Amino acid sequence: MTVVRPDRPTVRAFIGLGSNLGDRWAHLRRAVDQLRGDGSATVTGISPVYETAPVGGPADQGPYLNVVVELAVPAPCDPYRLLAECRRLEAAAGRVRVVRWGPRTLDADVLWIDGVTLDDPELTVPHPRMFERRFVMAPLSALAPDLADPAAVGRAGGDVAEVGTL
Ligand code: A4P
Ligand code: MG
Repeated sequence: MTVVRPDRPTVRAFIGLGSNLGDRWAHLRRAVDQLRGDGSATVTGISPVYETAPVGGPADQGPYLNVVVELAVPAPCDPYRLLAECRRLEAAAGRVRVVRWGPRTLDADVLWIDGVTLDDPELTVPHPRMFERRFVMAPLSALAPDLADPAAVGRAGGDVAEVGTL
């Protein structure tokens, strides 16, 4: 059970994880373990895992596994700290950047932080493409129906299928 101390205000943040190279399940599991080990934020939810058709990038890349993780972040939330954590997760998975939207061991994106909007090329929040992508909206709907209700999931595009839990 996850206990968030009531005397310590937190905000909800959602991180999207995707993998389509190597042992995809292991990359996602390790990333979630790493988030759990982070001394600051608390993991408060993990969506089901979806297998998803690649959006963009080279035509010959394999399907992704995607999952969304909910965090309770002590307020005030430093969004750049979350971005740094995403980069640490990607580095731990040995991600090498070759082409944009190309195959990767792990992509970790900051999707949403309650009350935060940021328009910086380094970090845009909410993630600028999250609402059009079913590989984000379908897993997010399990954690945050206020952000991803069935109509919003239906409006998003791409083939997705629930395949299990981490
Ligand atoms: N950046 C800006 N805003 C953010 C944010 N909210 N979260 C900057 C994370 N990073 C953000 O990202 C490029 C730069 O975006 C970073 O340096 C960061 O400072 P990247 O991860 O290096 O490159 P990328 O992922 O190839 O490009 P991009 O544009 O971030 O792509 P997306 O939107 O992350 O999409 N299809 C399926 N089925 N499943 C997937 O998970 N993922 C992508 C990547 C494409 N197609 C996919 C999936
Ligand atoms: Mg990315």
